[in-house]
Amino acid sequence: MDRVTARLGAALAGLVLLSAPAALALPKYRLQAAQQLGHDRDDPLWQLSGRVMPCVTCHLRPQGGEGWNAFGESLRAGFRQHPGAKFGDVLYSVLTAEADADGDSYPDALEFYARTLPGDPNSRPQRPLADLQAEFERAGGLKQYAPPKGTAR
Ligand SMILES: [Ca+2]
Repeated sequence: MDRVTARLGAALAGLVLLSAPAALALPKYRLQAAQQLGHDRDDPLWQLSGRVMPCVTCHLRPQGGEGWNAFGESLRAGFRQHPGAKFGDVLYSVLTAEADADGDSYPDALEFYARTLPGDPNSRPQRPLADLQAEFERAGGLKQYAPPKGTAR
């Protein structure tokens, strides 16, 4: 092996190593939503657990991909209404509409606050709505879910 080939081999090995974190990274929207809604705060290894902001937050299947639940469809409608909008802004606009996508009587934002699934009526907070709403307001209400300025995409 001549020196050029050896260098090329080393460069390729470096590229493979560099691309490994990308392969392990969470999908972009999942990552952004978890951070914007503060679900990343309690567990420094949250990206590895699979339990924080699971794919079924928006998708029908546990592995994500085509097929969205009622909340995922709300986001998709938001993107259709605001073509080219940033994900963080669309997410915030859907939450500030105070809708209840899955019809389980808990608004989507409150479900995120309670860490239940806003697109699955079988996943709902165990506390009375009024109690949860009051705690949510004390914690900062909808404003705590506003997208970070200048960074969300
Ligand atoms: Ca629900």
